[in-house]
Amino acid sequence: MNTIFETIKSVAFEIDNAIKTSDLGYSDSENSSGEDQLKLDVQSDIIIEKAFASVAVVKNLVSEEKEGVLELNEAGKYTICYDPLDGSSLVDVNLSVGSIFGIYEGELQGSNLVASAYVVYGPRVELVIAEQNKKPMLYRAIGGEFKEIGSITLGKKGKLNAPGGTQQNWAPHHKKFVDALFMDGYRLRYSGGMVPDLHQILLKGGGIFSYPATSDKPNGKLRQLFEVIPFAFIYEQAGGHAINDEGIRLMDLLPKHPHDTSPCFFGTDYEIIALKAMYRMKF
Ligand code: AFP
Repeated sequence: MNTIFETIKSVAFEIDNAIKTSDLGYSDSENSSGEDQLKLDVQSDIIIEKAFASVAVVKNLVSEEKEGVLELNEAGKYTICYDPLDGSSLVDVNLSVGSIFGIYEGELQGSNLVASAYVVYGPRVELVIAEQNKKPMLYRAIGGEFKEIGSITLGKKGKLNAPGGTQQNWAPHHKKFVDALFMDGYRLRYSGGMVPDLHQILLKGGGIFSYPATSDKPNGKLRQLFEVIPFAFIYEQAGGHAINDEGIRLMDLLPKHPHDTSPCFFGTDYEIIALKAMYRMKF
């Protein structure tokens, strides 16, 4: 597992360099969700694929930017599902973006995720790694290497509200839930990049990030294997919660296709209890 984490650290520096120096235009291709790919998306994907090609414990790679599964080493143990550059459309306005990695052993489903990590490319480059039975660990890039900063623990209640999706397409009970949080004193913190938005809630001790089912995206927007499950693991390891709109743990999701999406809610005790009450979920 350590080789995988060391590889993530080295690709983080390469991708950070690409963000700072490369062409920001579109490539000629679309990803498997039908979105136009930026040259940076493609470049980040290639950086990750090349780096893991020589890591013997990695059996397969599944990328948000590719259709299907890429077989690397038959004798390998782990499949890495990754989003090479989440929020890449924010690079041209100079907002923070990220890379997300879910490390699975066996079938690609929540219960088989054994570790996850994400990198935030912001004013500083930071990395969070989560492993089983440990608090997630925060690292910061200092002088060309990642220095351990400390473990991350969520509190019971936060102050931040990060509501995703277009309001016009929200269900009435979702709008009521978001409005009630604002009436309760919550502050809006939403950049449109799930990595920095979820990172902010984690480091400020709590709050809620939501990407609900909407009238135009009934299964939500965020992808289970590359985005939702890796972050669900990190939130739970930090002492928080991660559920879908039926109250099911995101770690219990069973994706049928690598690019399946799910409505998702990540937060601390107080906000998740409020969500369950408003959505009439079982406690
Ligand atoms: P892109 O990868 O297409 O830039 O989308 C980013 C993202 O997947 C995620 O990082 C955000 O939380 C979410 O989309 C924002 O979507 P909305 O603009 O619909 O709220």
